[in-house]
Formats: sequence, C-alpha cells, structure tokens
Amino acid sequence: MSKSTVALSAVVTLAAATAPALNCSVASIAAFLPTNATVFYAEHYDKGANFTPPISLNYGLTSIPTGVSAYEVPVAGCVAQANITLPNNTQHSVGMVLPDDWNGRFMAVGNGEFSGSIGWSSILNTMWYGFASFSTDTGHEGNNGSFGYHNEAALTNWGWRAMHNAVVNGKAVTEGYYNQEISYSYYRGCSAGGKQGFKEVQMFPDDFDGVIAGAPAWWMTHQQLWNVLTAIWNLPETADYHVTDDQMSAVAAEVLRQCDPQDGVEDNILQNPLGCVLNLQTLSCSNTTNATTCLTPPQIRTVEKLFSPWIEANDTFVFPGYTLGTEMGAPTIDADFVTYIQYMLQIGGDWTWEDWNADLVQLSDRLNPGNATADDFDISPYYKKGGKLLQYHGYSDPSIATASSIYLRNRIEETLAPQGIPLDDFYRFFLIPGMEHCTSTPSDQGAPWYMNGDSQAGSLEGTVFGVPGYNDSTHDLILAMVDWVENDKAPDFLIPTRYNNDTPADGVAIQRPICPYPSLAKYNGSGDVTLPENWYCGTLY
Ligand SMILES: *[C@@H]1O[C@H](CO)[C@@H](O)[C@H](O)[C@H]1NC(C)=O
Ligand SMILES: *[C@@H]1O[C@H](CO)[C@@H](O)[C@H](O)[C@H]1NC(C)=O
Ligand SMILES: *[C@@H]1O[C@H](CO)[C@@H](O)[C@H](O)[C@H]1NC(C)=O
Ligand SMILES: *[C@@H]1O[C@H](CO)[C@@H](O)[C@H](O)[C@H]1NC(C)=O
Ligand SMILES: *[C@@H]1O[C@H](CO)[C@@H](O)[C@H](O)[C@H]1NC(C)=O
Ligand SMILES: *[C@@H]1O[C@H](CO)[C@@H](O)[C@H](O)[C@H]1NC(C)=O
Ligand SMILES: *[C@@H]1O[C@H](CO)[C@@H](O)[C@H](O)[C@H]1NC(C)=O
Ligand SMILES: *[C@@H]1O[C@H](CO)[C@@H](O)[C@H](O)[C@H]1NC(C)=O
Ligand SMILES: *[C@@H]1O[C@H](CO)[C@@H](O)[C@H](O)[C@H]1NC(C)=O
Ligand SMILES: *[C@@H]1O[C@H](CO)[C@@H](O)[C@H](O)[C@H]1NC(C)=O
Ligand SMILES: *[C@@H]1O[C@H](CO)[C@@H](O)[C@H](O)[C@H]1NC(C)=O
Ligand SMILES: [Ca+2]
Repeated sequence: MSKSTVALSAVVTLAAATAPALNCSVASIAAFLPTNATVFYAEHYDKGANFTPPISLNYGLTSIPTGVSAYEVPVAGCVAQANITLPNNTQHSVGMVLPDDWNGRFMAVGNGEFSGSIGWSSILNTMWYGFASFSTDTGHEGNNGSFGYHNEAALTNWGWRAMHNAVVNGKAVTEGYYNQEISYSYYRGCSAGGKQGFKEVQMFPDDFDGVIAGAPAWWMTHQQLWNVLTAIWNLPETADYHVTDDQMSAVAAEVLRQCDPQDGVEDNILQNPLGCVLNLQTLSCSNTTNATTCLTPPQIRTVEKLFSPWIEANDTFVFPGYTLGTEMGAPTIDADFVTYIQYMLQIGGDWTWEDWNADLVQLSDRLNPGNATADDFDISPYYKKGGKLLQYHGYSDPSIATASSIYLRNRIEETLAPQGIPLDDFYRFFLIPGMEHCTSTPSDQGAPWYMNGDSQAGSLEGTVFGVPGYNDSTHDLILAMVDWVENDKAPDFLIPTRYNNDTPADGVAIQRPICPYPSLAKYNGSGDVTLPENWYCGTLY
C-alpha cells in the first residue's frame, strides 16, 4: 500500500465517522451561494445511477460532437447546477457533484477548446475518488469564439473570471454542505483546461494546492492564429504546394520508419522525436513511382513548414511547429478556429482565410482577448505558498504543438532560476511519447497514454473510472498529485498504460515510464520493451 492510499483511506474513514446528515436540496445548496445565484436543481443519485444534464440548461453540450447524454454517477451523492452572477451583468453556469463519502478534498476541472459547457463527465470522473468537484461553462454556451464579439465582459469570464468564481463559490458550497473545512484543493484540466490551470496558478495562487495541467493552450494569442495559418499554408487546393491526406499518411509512415530506430529501440514509438534527423527526399517523386503519395519539391516545402517554427518578419518567433511523429493529416480550415479571428479579434464574420495578413499577430497580442493567455512566467507566488504543478503534453499532438509546452516550461525556468527557486521542488513537466491531444495514440504507434488525465477516460471503451488495475500514484495522475501535495512524494516518474483495444477488460498492451523533462525514458538493454521495469529515466548525454 502506498502512502497516498493510506492517506486516502484515513480521510474517508474520518468522513464516515463524523458523517453529518447531508442535505441535497436546492434550498440547502443555495444557502451557501451568493443571493444572486440561482440553483436549478440538486438531486441525490445512487451509485451507478444515470444523470442526464437537462438540455434546457446545457445547450452548450449540444455543440460538442457527442451531444447531451447520460452520465453514470460513480458513487452515491448530490448533483446540482446553478447560475451565478458575474460582474458587468453577466453570469456563468456551474455544475457540482458532492459525494456522500467525501474524501475531504476539493476539485475543480477545466474545459476544452472555447468551452461553453459544463464538464459533467470530468467532474463525475473525479467524484469517483471522493472529491467534491466543480465545473463552470465559463459564462457562455457553445464551443466557438462568436460569443466574444463586442462582448468584453464575456471574454473576461472565459479568459479567467468564471473559473476563479467557480472555485471561490465551489469551496463555499463544499464546506457548507459537509459542515467541515476542505483539507486540500486540486485542479485537473487539459487543452483549454491546461491553460485555465496555468491561469489560476498565475493569477490566484491560493486557489489550489495541486494543479494538473495537460497540453495547455497557454499561448492563446499566437496558437489560435497558428491553427488557422497551418491550414492556409496548404491552400488553395489547386496550388502546386498543396499536400493531400494520402501524402501526409506517407509522410507519417516515413517519419516512423526513419525516426523509430534513431531512439535505439525499434518499437514504433518515437521516444525522442526531437532527436530525429529526417530526410524527406526519400518520398520525392523522382525517387518513387507512386504518384498518389510521392512529394514534389514545393510539397516537401509545405511539409517542412508544418514541422518548423512559425517565424515572422524581424525574426519574431510566433509559434513552434509540430514535432515529428505528429500525424495531423493534411491541414484544413477549421471554422471554429476562424471564429477567433472573426469575433475575438473583433474583425467580423466576413473575414476569410484569403484575408490573412501577418499583422494579425500584433492585433492579437494587443487585444489578448479576455486576457486568456497564460504568459505570466513568474509563478514564484505559487511556489512560495507550497503549491505543486504538474504539466504534461503528448509528443504527437495534432491540435497544440507539443513544443509550445516546452517553450512555456523553459520561460518559467529562466524566470525562476535567478530567484533561486528549484523547479523540480514544485513544478514538473512530462512529455508523453506517442500521445495525441490529451488522450489516445495513433494506431501505428500504439504508445501507452492512459493515466486518467482530463478527458482520457472518454477514449476508453465503456464507462471507466480511475486507472483500472492500477489504483496507485505511479499510474494515476490524480493520486500522483495527491501524494505529492499531501505526502511530499514528488513524481520521479509516472507509468501510463495502453489497454488492448482501449478496453481495460482486454488487459494491458504496454506500459512504460514517462520522465520529468528534460530526462527521458531509456531502455535498459534487455527484457520485454512493453514492460515498464525494463526502462528507466535517464538523460540524453
Ligand atoms: C483505491 O484505493 C483506495 C485507497 O486504498 C481505496 O479506498 C479505494 O477503494 C480503491 N479503489 C478501488 C476501485 O480499488
Ligand atoms: C434541507 O435544507 C432545507 C433548506 O435549508 C430545509 O428546508 C430542509 O428542512 C432540510 N432538510 C433536512 C432533511 O434537513
Ligand atoms: C453577487 O453576490 C456576491 C455576494 O453577495 C457579491 O459579492 C457580488 O458582487 C454579486 N454580484 C453582482 C453582479 O451583483
Ligand atoms: C465590467 O465591470 C468592471 C467592474 O465593475 C468595470 O471596471 C469594467 O469596465 C466593466 N467592463 C465592461 C466591458 O463593461
Ligand atoms: C445560465 O448561464 C448561461 C451562461 O453561462 C446562460 O447562457 C444561460 O442562459 C443561463 N441560464 C439561465 C436559465 O439563466
Ligand atoms: C458558433 O457557436 C454559435 C453558438 O453556439 C453557433 O450559433 C454558430 O453556428 C457557431 N459558428 C460556427 C462557425 O460554428
Ligand atoms: C529512395 O527511396 C528508397 C526507399 O523508399 C530509399 O531507400 C532511398 O534511399 C531513396 N533514394 C534517395 C536518393 O533518397
Ligand atoms: C500508392 O499509394 C497508395 C496510398 O498508400 C496505395 O493505395 C496504392 O496502392 C499505391 N500504389 C502503388 C502502385 O503502389
Ligand atoms: C519590423 O520592424 C520594423 C522596424 O521596427 C517595423 O516597422 C515593422 O512593422 C516590423 N514588422 C513586423 C511584421 O513586425
Ligand atoms: C492578465 O493575466 C496575467 C496572468 O496570466 C496577470 O498577471 C495579469 O495581471 C492580468 N492582467 C489583467 C489586466 O487582468
Ligand atoms: C534491466 O531489466 C531487467 C529486468 O527487469 C533487470 O533484471 C536488469 O537488471 C535491468 N538492467 C539494467 C542494466 O538495469
Ligand atoms: Ca523507438
């Protein structure tokens, strides 16, 4: 039994022994919220019961691909939703889950993309551990940037204000509902949610004791433009430099062929894509006869651009490129990202990709919509108050260039090092070979990725809670953070899992440690490469 499991059971026992008569009702939840809040419902669910968010209060969920659906409530408890007033005559909607068997801890979770819906699946996922968990829709419904048009207040809510308000009110509800002080407060988010985690660390260092921030969209002002520009680099489709999905698949296969052995182990996993020397000429049409997949010189230039940093005039580094092994397909325009330029940069719906101009970088920097960008690298206040921060990013992320996380980590280090702050004491960054955006791995790589980071459980077959078979702090991100915060046991490594067919019942396909940057997992030279014990965290040189 690890230290964390001992601590968890101790608190659970304590909560059970002193269990007050919990009162899951609209009036009792409302009593712990400001009077300008409206509690819509508060209902008790048995373990395993289904909760379906009422569509009339969760329109935002209909714009998520899966739509509104039923969620399994993992342990018995109270499920509630309230709208809470924010400044400038605005409001946000907050979902809350309060388990009967409370572990004494508070958890807030983040959102995805442009947010606009409560993260019900995420708070129910963390409820399983016994956390009282909260999520905000960030003050608008719908998952694109159109809400921000001529609406500074809504942008601010989205940028940071709603999350902090949800934390403040969520803590009040938790302590009121259980009539007991919260022992520790945590945060888990990925993508936009990773950014929200950094934003909290930067602006409200007292909100959390432990923050888990995956694939952070922290450089909102530049990343949003890059998401559109990478597609523009591949347009129009009639251009001689345009690449197709078939060609990008051939590139992915060639990257794997050349880079896989360069890390010393031929296993289809790119353990260190940054260390790969790639020769794209092997795909040139002069070398191969397959006209569907070969590349002309202008097409090779397009591929090189995608894997290179975006540099503008005057040597301005704007955003990093994709890392090798990122199988992004042929980039195409995503209408959601265009709404950032149209509505968050206040240009209007007539803007099309043909209007692209590099001056957008300056406009985006100047407006910094909602102050959403998390670029205050001096996170020393969070260190000084004893907070812990765990950042992770997949090496094959087709949505947010992996290297933007490395850039963030390096800017933080160069800001804190002169202050004599040892990064490793409170901030660790893990790169995950072969993981895509927050979750999953390309089928030709088959890397281990599952640690129950935010949104990961949804990529497994069936309804999954925790890390099946591995209820401990080396395999489970949440337990790792709890162990770090409460037992001072820092994660020297973590072990993600890939289950056969992404189905826990089918058994484990592969596990391998991931290591705090800049160390990386190395094979010890003998034994099964799919077993974690044959790997160790080493240095490159
Ligand atoms: C996980 O471990 C904790 C602490 O030992 C325990 O309370 C809990 O029941 C375990 N959960 C499962 C599903 O085994
Ligand atoms: C629950 O709280 C409400 C509002 O405070 C109160 O009216 C009701 O009597 C309480 N119910 C129980 C069972 O305590
Ligand atoms: C809502 O109520 C809280 C607590 O009473 C208060 O601090 C806040 O200013 C109110 N918000 C608005 C917009 O009136
Ligand atoms: C929102 O309210 C704050 C404080 O009341 C005020 O300073 C700010 O100018 C307002 N912003 C907008 C866009 O109305
Ligand atoms: C609750 O707040 C959201 C904004 O987050 C808003 O769109 C919705 O209309 C509000 N619901 C009600 C019933 O006021
Ligand atoms: C953006 O979201 C709004 C609100 O959900 C929706 O009406 C609109 O069609 C969306 N626009 C795009 C381009 O998806
Ligand atoms: C042509 O491609 C083959 C395999 O695809 C490779 O072995 C060879 O080195 C390539 N030749 C050149 C000149 O790139
Ligand atoms: C060319 O590549 C395409 C896509 O991979 C494949 O379907 C096709 O069979 C190949 N053609 C030849 C002649 O190898
Ligand atoms: C480059 O620098 C010059 C001189 O400072 C300035 O006038 C110009 O606007 C800059 N261009 C860009 C794209 O930043
Ligand atoms: C914007 O956010 C940063 C943290 O990311 C914070 O340091 C700064 O004070 C904020 N600025 C405003 C005007 O709120
Ligand atoms: C490599 O792993 C094997 C199997 O766990 C172990 O017996 C061996 O000592 C390890 N070798 C090194 C060099 O660490
Ligand atoms: Ca390899």
